[in-house]
Amino acid sequence: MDPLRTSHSGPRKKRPRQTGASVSSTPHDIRFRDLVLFILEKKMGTTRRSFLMELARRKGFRVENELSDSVTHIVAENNSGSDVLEWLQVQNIKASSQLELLDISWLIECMRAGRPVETTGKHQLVSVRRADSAHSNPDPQRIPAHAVRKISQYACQRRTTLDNHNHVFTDAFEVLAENYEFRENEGCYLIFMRAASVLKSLPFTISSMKDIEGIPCLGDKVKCIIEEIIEDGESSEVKAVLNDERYKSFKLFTSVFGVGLKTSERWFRMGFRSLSKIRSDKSLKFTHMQKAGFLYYEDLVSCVTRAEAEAVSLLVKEAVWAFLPDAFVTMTGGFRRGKKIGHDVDFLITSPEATEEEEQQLLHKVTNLWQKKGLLLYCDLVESTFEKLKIPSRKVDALDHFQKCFLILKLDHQRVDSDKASQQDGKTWKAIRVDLVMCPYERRAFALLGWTGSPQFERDLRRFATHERKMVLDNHALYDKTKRIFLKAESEEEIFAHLGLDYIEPWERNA
Ligand code: DCT
Ligand code: MG
Repeated sequence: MDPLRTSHSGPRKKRPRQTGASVSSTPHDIRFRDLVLFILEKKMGTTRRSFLMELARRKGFRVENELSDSVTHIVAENNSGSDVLEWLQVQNIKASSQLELLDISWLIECMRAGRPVETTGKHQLVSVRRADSAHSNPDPQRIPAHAVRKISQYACQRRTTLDNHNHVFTDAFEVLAENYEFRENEGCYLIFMRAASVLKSLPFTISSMKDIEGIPCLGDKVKCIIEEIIEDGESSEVKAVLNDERYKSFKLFTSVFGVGLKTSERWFRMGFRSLSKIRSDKSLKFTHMQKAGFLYYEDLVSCVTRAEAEAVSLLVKEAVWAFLPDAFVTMTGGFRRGKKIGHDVDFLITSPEATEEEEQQLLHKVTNLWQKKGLLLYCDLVESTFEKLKIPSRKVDALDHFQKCFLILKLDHQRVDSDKASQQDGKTWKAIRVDLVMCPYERRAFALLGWTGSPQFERDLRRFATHERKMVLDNHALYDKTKRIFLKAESEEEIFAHLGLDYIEPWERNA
C-alpha cells in the first residue's frame, strides 16, 4: 500500500479548514533552489494538499502557498492538462515563460527519492514543445507562456504567424476541405478549414493524441485523421481524395482564371480531364475572363513573388498618383500578412481629399493609362454599389460593394528587382493578377481589415462579432445591434477595440 496514494481514503476527520498560509508551522531548509512548486487544490482537497506541501517542504523543496510568477512546477492530481490550463486561465495568471504542469506521480517519485527526479512525458500533463525546438527536441519539458492560455475557437483571438509547425496535418485538412468545397458541402469544408486554422496557431508540433487535448475545433472526424497521420504518417482518406478523378479535374480546371465550380462541373460531366483538350475543343464557348485565363495560364499558375509584388506596387502607385497625388495605396491580401508568394497582388486605394466624382473616376483613368501603355492584358471593372446607411452583410463570404477591378497586368522583368529577371527565353514580361479596390476615405479601416485576410481570419472575425458581441461586421462598417448604431473607426486597432479584442497584427492573421 502506498501511503502517499491513499492518504485521503478512509474516514476523514473534520478539521478546521486550513489555508495554505498557516500550513507550514515550522520553517524548513530549502535544499533544491532551482524548483518552485505549487500544488493545485482542485480535485485534491485541502487536507491532502496541506499534507503533501508539508511533506515536500520537509524534504527540502520550496513550495509556494499561492501561485506566482516564481513558480516553476505546478503539481495536480486527477486533473487533465486542459483542466489545469483552464484553471490557470480563470486565475488570470500570466504563467512564467517556463512552467511545467505535472501529475502527482512526479511529486511522489521525488518524495521517494528524497530529491527532484527528472520530469518525463509520463509526468507531463501537457506535452507542449517550445516553438524554437519543435523539430529538434524530442523530449521537450517546458511550456511556453502562450500555450498555457486556453485556445479560442475564433481565429481572431489567436495569433497565427506563417511559422506553421503542423504542416503534415494542415496540408491534409486543406486537401479534404477543398474536396468538400468542390462538392459544395459547406459544413464539412468549414470543419476542415477551422481545424487547419487552429493547428496553424500552435507553437509546437503535434506528436501524440495527448497533445490535442483541450484544443477547440477538433471534432471526432478530424481527430481520427490526426490519429492516423500520427500512426501511419499519412491519411488514407487524403490519399483517396488526391487520386480521385473528380478532385483532380476540379483542381486543374479551377486553376484557370475565370473557371469556377459550375464550369468545372460541366466540363467534368462532358468527360474532359485535361486542359489541352478543353482549349482545343471548338464547340466550347469561353468567357473573356477564361480566354485570358488560358492565354496567360503558365504565368498565372506560377505564383507571384514578393519582388514581383513590390514591382507591381510601384506601377500602381505611379499610375494612381498621376491622377490623385494624395491617395493612399496599400498592398493588402497575403503580402500584407508577410507571405513570400501569392496568387495575386491586392491593393486598397483611398483618398482623403478626392471628390466623389474623382474617386469614381480614378480606376477608369488608371486602367486607361495602362491600356495605352500596352500593360493591360485583362480588365474587369466593377462599379460601386456601396450604400452608406446599409447595415453590414451577415454573410461571412459576401464580396464587398466597393468599386474594384480584377486585372491581369503585363509586368516587365526589368522592373523586378531580382536576379531571375528576364531569364525566360525571349519573353521579357510576366502576366500578373492584380486586384484594385477603391474605398471612401472614412471606410478605409474596415476595407483594410477585410482585404488583409486571411479569408479564415475574416470569417471568424465576423462570426465573433455576431455571436459574441451582437454586432455585424463587414468590409464597409461595424454595426452594434444592441445600441443600433454604426461604430466609426479610423484604424484597424479601433475596430479590434470596438469588438473587445486584443489587437492582432497583420502577420499574425495567417489563420
Ligand atoms: N476577401 C474578401 N471577400 C471575399 C474574398 C476575399 O474580403 N469574398 C478578402 C480576404 C483576403 C483578401 O480579400 C485577399 O483575397 P485573396 O487574394 O483571395 O487571398 P490572399 O490571402 O491574398 O491569398 P493569396 O496570397 O493566394 O493571394
Ligand atoms: Mg491575394
